[in-house]
Amino acid sequence: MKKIVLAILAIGIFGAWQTASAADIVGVITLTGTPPAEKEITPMMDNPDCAAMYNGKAPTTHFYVVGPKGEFADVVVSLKGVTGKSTGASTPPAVMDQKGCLYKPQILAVQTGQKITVKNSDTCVHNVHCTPAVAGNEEHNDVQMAGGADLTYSFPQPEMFLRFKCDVHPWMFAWVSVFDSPYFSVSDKDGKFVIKNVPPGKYTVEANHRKAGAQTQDVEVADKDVTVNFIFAVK
Ligand SMILES: [Cu+2]
Repeated sequence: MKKIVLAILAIGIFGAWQTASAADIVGVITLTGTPPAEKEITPMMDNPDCAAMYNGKAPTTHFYVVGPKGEFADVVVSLKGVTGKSTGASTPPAVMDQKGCLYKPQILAVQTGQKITVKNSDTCVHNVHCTPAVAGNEEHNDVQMAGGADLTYSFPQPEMFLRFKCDVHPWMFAWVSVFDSPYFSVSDKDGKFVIKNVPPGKYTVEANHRKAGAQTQDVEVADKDVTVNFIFAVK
């Protein structure tokens, strides 16, 4: 009899676990219209260290990273107003590299308390200067020599598009968004994003791009993946 009760209890717990299971919010982001032409970063050619990596042909800016069918990359997607859920302290570090006198990636998202490892893959010196705008997030300004040890940063407060710049190379910028939860994603070159393991509930999904602005959509997550697509127009 005891065994049967235990079995029923186990089934009950399993059932409860199943109904409380999380789902993913997935989607594709599209840009309509023709974005402004990217500009050649010509000042880079005045810097012999950087110019040497490009055979004299300056790379361009990457304000709008868009595929042939409007697939819109570098859009930061998050769940608005979800706070106090950070697992940043136990999440592996996010990595940002300095390569070809540019930050890669240029758009990054992390959790509060999650480490950001900054590498220097170039053969020249860089200077990592982050300039947060939110109180509690500390400014840092560190020289990083070629072949120098990785630098590590983390931020305790949520902040959208926290700026990293290089004082040696004034065209170098990266934008790190910090969230107080693991529920965010940055759209890839196919415009796709995935916010994983979202607990059931009602949410407002926000898609935010440095140049194209922000949009929101309301969704309800139950036990199946939910699709939310965003269409941005060139302003
Ligand atoms: Cu630099």
